[in-house]
Amino acid sequence: MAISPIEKIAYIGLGSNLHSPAEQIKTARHAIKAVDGIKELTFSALYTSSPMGPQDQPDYVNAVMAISTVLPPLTLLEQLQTIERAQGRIRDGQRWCARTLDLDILLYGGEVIDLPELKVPHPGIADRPFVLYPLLECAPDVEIPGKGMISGLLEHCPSGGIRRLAHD
Ligand code: ROI
Repeated sequence: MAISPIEKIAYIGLGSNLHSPAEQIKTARHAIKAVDGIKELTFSALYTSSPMGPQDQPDYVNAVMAISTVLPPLTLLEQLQTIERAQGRIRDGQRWCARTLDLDILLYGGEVIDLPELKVPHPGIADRPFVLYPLLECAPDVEIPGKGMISGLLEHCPSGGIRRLAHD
């Protein structure tokens, strides 16, 4: 009998602030679901917020997707980067600039990953209301390895004027 690969639960952060951000997020959701080896578990509402970092860029739309996956973390990352590129993401080395699509692995099966190309949990997770609020919807009891329960992180993270948009 073939040994079935182990499925892990992972959480993907989605963000966009260019070229119809809400549409970019919805397109990305469908592209992620279509990847072999990924199943969608839950998808949060969309949230909008002003940019963290440089203010001379449009507001962002963010969401979080919970998935079950047999893909190892770096394979998952490659798949997400392929989707970012397909939606016009240009990585020119500039940090914190406007983008059509940003897909981050926030959490992966309770693991801590510290590789040059991938850090999990996402290093900014505790300071980012636009990650914590949609993540809370998908996983109200989740523990962030090394940082504690999501409820505790939210107590120390100002909401920054984030707004929840209607769920469809
Ligand atoms: N700010 C908000 N509100 N949402 C994001 O997804 C986001 N992503 C980023 C930076 C530039 C840090 N600011 C952001 O990468």
